[in-house]
Amino acid sequence: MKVFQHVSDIGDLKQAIEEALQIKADRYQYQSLGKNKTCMLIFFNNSLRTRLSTQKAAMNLGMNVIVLDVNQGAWKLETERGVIMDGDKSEHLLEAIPVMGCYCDIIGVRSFARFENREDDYQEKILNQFIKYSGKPVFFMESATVHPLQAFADLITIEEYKRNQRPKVVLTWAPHPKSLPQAVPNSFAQWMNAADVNFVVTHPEGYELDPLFVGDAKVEYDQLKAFEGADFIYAKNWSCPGVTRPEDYGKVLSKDMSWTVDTKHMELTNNAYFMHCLPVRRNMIVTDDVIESPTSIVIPEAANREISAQVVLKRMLESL
Ligand code: AN0
Ligand code: CP
Repeated sequence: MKVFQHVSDIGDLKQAIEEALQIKADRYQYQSLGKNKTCMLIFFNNSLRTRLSTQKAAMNLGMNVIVLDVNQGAWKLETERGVIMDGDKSEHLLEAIPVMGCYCDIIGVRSFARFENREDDYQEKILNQFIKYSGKPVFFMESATVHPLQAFADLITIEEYKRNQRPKVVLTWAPHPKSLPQAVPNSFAQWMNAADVNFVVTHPEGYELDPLFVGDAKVEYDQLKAFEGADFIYAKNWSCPGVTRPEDYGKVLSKDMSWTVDTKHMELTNNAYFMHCLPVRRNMIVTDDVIESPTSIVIPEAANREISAQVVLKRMLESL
């Protein structure tokens, strides 16, 4: 595997899940695979889970790990070609990327949507430069439009907890004070569409996800109706994807607190499990009661981030 961005990059999903469960049963069985190989993790944005779980996954495979927080100690980077660099940016991404590539065998990059320009974000301008100029396999640790390590971990979690063959999985928008990216819901939708689940998305009008990811998944604008009979509730806020009104891209269109997932919402479900990628704002996205309830699986979900990262790194090591 040379790039990990979309669900298609992982190939057969059933096989990938089997591999994940097999790794989870004995996560140190491939310790010689990564000997003298270096995994570099580049963060343009904050992280708790991705940073820790990916390092752990690399160490399980016997790899060395280098982590760089670009905004803490590295030179300020220019990303646009053709700019006269007389401002505060000392180095261009076009040199920085191949230099980073010299010191490692595999690169992971986190670079969120900037919300300046929808096209730049949806064309993945930053990550595509890493693919083009690093000379190394690149995995996405949440880019402008996708968060595949999260979606893969979510799928593994659903496989582990499902109580029927084809569970009803509901992705619900929930309120948040700030503009958040669409990467998590985009990838979740893409992976759920590829998996054997009954997938429903619910959000207020104006929050329609890009068809590139949501495909022809069922969209139900009535949140309470969507929750009926659900086996898994996956909550997440996202800002306006700008599909119907490009001028609203990245905006907060609603802070409607009636969308907060509370006990009343959960009572409509088939005793559903509650999921969220974390970090989560309590009593905005979900109430204390729901996230602390026995059917909340946010912690096992986060634990599976180590496993999804390990499958991806293992496959990249195997193709070096
Ligand atoms: C990010 C987001 O919503 O994409 C990261 C989630 C994994 N969340 C925040 O910035 C709070
Ligand atoms: N879920 C997730 O990616 O968390 P972090 O932003 O803490 O890495």
